[in-house]
Amino acid sequence: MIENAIKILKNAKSLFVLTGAGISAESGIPTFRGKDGLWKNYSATDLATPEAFNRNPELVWEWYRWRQDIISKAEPNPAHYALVDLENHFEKFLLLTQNVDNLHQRAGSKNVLELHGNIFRTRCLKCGRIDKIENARIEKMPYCNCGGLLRPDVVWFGEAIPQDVWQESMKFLSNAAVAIIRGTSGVVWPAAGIPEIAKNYGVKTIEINIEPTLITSLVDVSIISPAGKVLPEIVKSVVNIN
Ligand code: BJW
Ligand code: ZN
Repeated sequence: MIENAIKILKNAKSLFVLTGAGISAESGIPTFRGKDGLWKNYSATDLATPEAFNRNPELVWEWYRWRQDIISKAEPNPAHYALVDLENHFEKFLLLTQNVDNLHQRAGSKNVLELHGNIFRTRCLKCGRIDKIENARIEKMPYCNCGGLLRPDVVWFGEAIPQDVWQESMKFLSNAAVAIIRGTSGVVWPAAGIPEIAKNYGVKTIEINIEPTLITSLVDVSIISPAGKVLPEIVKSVVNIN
């Protein structure tokens, strides 16, 4: 299967990549679903919805502070670095991530769009101001200079994803040769619709995951293997050829 992926990538000039929590799992950051997932003990509706924040902002902030702490101590892994190599190799490259952890940017990826925001930014509920987390006094409840309560600048269930990010991604995808979809369960929309959109545009699709997912039956090539193992192998073959 990896051979098929390499063959497709060798003939391509433009690459679209979608990543999810699985790519950061090998950096020690828990995924959302599955046996060790973040939602094993809490339900998503208790934490990742605007209603949950209205109901209990302390609990939601506590969860985000805990995750910020884990993420701050984590380092990008070989899968993140392999994507930097691919970005340097392809004429056109776009990385759309559902992750909020900044690890792609820290690894050196440049053309990265964030679909679900960033855990290291805050947004004021009153004036809408977006700021870096280090500017917030987060030891207790964080407030803006205007007096408004700050929330994490991420996208929760029921909230609209950033339209500019989505439009730019879909524009790129429509002209891409290949799409790699990596480390995502394909449960959360609208990202879950990307394999089908790619197919409609005639874009070849490669999925990399440690287990079959809801999108496996839709893709051209499915590779069941940890991202940190398979991607460096792909890069070695694809990048060395030219
Ligand atoms: C490895 C690995 C290794 C492990 N190597 N792999 C139909 C159409 C449209 C919308 C909906 C719809 N049906 C329902 C909806 C609504 C909802 C939705 O999708 N719900 C589903 C649960 C059914 N979607 C929304 O609400 C979205 N907004 C929206 O649709 O807006 C419409 C609207 C328009 C106009 C006005 C108002 C509204 C927003 C979704 C926001 C998601 N937010 C979260 C939290 C972000 C902040 C935070 O981090 O705290 O995003 S939820 C969570 O799930 C997070 C993730 O980005 C997202 C996806 O998870 P991901 O990345 O796939 O992780 P996992 O854990 O699920 O999977 C990990 C995978 O990795 C597994 O497959 C492992 O096997 C694999 N893996 N190790 C490779 N080493
Ligand atoms: Zn404010």
